[in-house]
Amino acid sequence: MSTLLRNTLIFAGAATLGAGLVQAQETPDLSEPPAIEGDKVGDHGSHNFRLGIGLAESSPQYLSSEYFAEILEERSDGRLTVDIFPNSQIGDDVQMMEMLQTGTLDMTYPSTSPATSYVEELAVFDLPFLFPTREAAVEVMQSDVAQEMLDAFDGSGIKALAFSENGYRQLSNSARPVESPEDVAGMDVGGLTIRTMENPVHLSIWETLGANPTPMAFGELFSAMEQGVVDGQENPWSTILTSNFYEVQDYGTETRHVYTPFILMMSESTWDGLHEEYQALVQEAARQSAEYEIQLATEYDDWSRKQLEERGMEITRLDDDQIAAFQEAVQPVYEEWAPEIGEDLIEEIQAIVEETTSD
Ligand code: TK8
Repeated sequence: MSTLLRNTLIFAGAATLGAGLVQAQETPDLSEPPAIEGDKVGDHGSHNFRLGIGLAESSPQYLSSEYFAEILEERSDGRLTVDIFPNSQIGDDVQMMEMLQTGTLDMTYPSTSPATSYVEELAVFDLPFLFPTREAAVEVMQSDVAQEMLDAFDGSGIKALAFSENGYRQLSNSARPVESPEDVAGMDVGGLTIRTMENPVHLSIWETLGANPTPMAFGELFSAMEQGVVDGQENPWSTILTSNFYEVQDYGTETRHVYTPFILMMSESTWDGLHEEYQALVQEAARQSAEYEIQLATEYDDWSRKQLEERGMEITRLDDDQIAAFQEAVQPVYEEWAPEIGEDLIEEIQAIVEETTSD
């Protein structure tokens, strides 16, 4: 049975059980995944991996995970299979990383931000306005210094396989249009309550902007917005669309304030139980599916913003001066966090950015 069919049955089964899954959305005209190449690996036994992710079946994260599964299945003659569990069904990023450590889950795909508790250098990706272009962000994610961050997970119970794109984060809220930091702070009506990922730099960004930041697991976010526990949140347009946030958020602002990567991860106990030929295949499939995910995320980004506007969200696109006002307002975050994260690391990353953008 193909991965696609199996995962469809799983989704259909869960949906009939009323698991409250987000209904699949139609998608933009997406590139097909690259043809699966490479030799088949030898017979070293069969393994079924359970992969828990936070986003919906229509997200680039899920679609690229299906491609990851197809590569494994094809090149192992069906001996390596992957069951994908979307919509934070199994847990949120923090919980699923802990489940990798205890060996109760084989794989997960968190954002880098909640993973800074394992590898603190990842917090460099949380610095606001670090990447002026997607190309610069991708260059950094595929650099040696990024590979060193993946390697730094070794021994934590987590094997970090590859970076991909969660994407440029955009502000949404249900209270008012936001065009400036002053609109976030709400000079006379009080700052917006903004859900943030469980990450101290993100807390600092929104405190510095005069908001009331509330760290919260992604899986709790929709109901928190629906009940008015928080006014808003920040995520890429594709997440705001595929997780149906537009149903409870009236306003969007194209802040692009942080570019967040994902990390595809495997439990070290699962990894250590694989023959080295299987390990090499898992690593290669992770890299190939991560590259495809970046392609999908790119194709989803602008299309999602337009879909959100069609669904009634009032989206403010900021001009250069308005972006500059946000960049200036969050400058204290660099002063506060650069010593923690490491000036040398930041300079190394900024040098790669410089190289990429000066071409
Ligand atoms: C999904 C999360 C999500 C992230 C967040 O598991 O928590 O807001 O941006 O994509 O990783």
